[in-house]
Amino acid sequence: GKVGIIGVPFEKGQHKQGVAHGPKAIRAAGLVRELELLGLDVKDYGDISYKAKNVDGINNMSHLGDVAGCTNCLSEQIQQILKEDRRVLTIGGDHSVGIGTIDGHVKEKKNVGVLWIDAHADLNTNKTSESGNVHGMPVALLTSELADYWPHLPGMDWQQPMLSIRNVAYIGLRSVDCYERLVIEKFGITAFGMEDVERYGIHDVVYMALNKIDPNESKSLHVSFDIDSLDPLEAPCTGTPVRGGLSIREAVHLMEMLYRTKRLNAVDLVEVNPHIGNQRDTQLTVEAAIHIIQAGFGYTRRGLKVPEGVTD
Ligand code: DIR
Ligand code: MN
Ligand code: MN
Ligand code: MN
Repeated sequence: GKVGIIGVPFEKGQHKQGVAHGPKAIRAAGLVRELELLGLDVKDYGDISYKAKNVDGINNMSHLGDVAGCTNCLSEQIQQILKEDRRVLTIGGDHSVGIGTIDGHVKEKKNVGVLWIDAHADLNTNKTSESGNVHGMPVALLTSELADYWPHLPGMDWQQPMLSIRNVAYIGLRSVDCYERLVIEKFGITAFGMEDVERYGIHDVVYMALNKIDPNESKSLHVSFDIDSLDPLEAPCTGTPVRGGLSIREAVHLMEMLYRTKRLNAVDLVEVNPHIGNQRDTQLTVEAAIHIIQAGFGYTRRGLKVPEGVTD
């Protein structure tokens, strides 16, 4: 298997400094080496560079010109990596980077199913958001059913929403704003909150989520993993922690299941902020991120198979 890594040291989708250092911290923990140990051909494309677009006059969307410039470049980079026949791993950065990764994935593969693993729904528009932070808006920007709820956004013309909300499933929700809840109910969005994980267990939740968004097992799958979906006791370094989240075991189980579909072509790992908390907090969070990524690219807790040609 072939994998491409792209780092996105972008933090202007929210207001806490430090999340731009996520890619550096995760690479320093041995990301490339760990993936190579899985027998993968790994190419690190480095960090994205972008030019901000000249945008102003949009109400309640902080730094839209930067978000637009960065996600446009990122979308093109993702398409390029997928064209080179590599699965793609994107390291954030805040969750606004999901606009670029999912746009690029949909442009390249057309038929895409998205698992949005998050404590939050990231489904606000500029009219419903209480923060004005674009990292709380990507799902609403990406999905065609929600296009009518947006004003014209200068700088975002390259991004025509082509993904149906029926192809998105949430897992891990526990901090949903009231208008987000309204939208989830109005469109019947597939959403498994923490109470569903408690009721059914993670295995059945993932099974049901895949069954909903991809009943024919034909879609190219994309996991957009916000590290704040994990319990803050296991991943404390993130900008908007919410108590009572997924355990590392549940997250690894989820990623192992997705890997086994053989259709997991893109993973985003976002919102790791190494500047929050102490050194031990950073180590815990970065190690959690590495475990989740490894599981998504084929590490299994049963042990790996002996490489071909090495058996006697
Ligand atoms: C909140 C928080 N719903 C907002 N969102 C976060 O700002 O729209 N997403 N933290 O990850
Ligand atoms: Mn600011
Ligand atoms: Mn998020
Ligand atoms: Mn979140």
